[in-house]
Amino acid sequence: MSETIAVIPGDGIGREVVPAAVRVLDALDLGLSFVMGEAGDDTLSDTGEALPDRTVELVEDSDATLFGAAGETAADVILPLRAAVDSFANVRPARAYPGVDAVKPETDLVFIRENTEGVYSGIESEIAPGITTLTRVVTDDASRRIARFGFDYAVERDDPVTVAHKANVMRATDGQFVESVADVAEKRGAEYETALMDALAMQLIMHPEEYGVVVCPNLAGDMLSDLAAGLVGGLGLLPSANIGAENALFEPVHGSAPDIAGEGIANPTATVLSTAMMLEHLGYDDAGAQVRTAVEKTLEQGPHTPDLGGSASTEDVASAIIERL
Ligand code: GGG
Repeated sequence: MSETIAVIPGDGIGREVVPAAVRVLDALDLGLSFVMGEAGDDTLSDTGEALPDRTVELVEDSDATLFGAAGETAADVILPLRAAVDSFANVRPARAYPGVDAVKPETDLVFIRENTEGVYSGIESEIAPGITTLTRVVTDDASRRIARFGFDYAVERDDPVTVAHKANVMRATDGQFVESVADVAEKRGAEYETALMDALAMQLIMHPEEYGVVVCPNLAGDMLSDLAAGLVGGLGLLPSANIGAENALFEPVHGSAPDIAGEGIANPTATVLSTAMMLEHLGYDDAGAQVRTAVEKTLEQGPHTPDLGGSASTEDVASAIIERL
């Protein structure tokens, strides 16, 4: 039976890069069916809800979801969508490619970001005029779960593991994170190092080649992966997977990029690479590898969108990838 993929372009350039990536998926002729869902700023204006129940049901009932980007309504769209697939791990690979000018061509990192809690728990309030608070939630269960996932992932890649934290300041929350990770590591005899996340940001810029898998609390994973995008040629290159036990959602790391939205020049690479992650997750390993190879050839030989110094359109790049499948 063919898989059903929920497709939610979202806002801004999501509406350009997602259709381009669906064209690539279609060209593989795997018999996948696509069901379209609405979410985001325009959906809020049109329907009064940024994420209608129908879209959430679509995601829950599909075998996987391809999402584009969220704009102003990000907190009401991405976080509930990631929750709809029960995703606990956000996997964000950041690597340099031949043919793309990279600040650090030796970069080959994977951020394993805790996806359910931290400062993205959504517990924020204004307790008095001009005084706002945010509750940072870190639990033993979620910390152990992301540690197990990160250690397993590192074994597959044969990579060292670095655990980012700030337990010297956030003693209770990151103290818990570090303690839970340490216990998981001890039980399975896994080797790893810990790093204060601010110092790690500098080290990643100076010596990315010394790192492999970086296990992070939620916000640190969001920020450090964007930092790594800067090392390899920009956010147009970073795909991601939100993995749950039974379902998963795939999306480019970038947001809606309102500055270039509507111009047809957004780089579709991150979204197409997200579909490669999706195909591999669904068991289509050969098709996933085919997409990666076609993307790599296109990055090496062109055409390139303006973010990579070229003048090609989103559609030109998608067509070049399809020709190389
Ligand atoms: N496609 C990812 C996206 O829309 N990113 C914008 C954003 O606000 N991201 C926050 C996050 O990834 O948690």
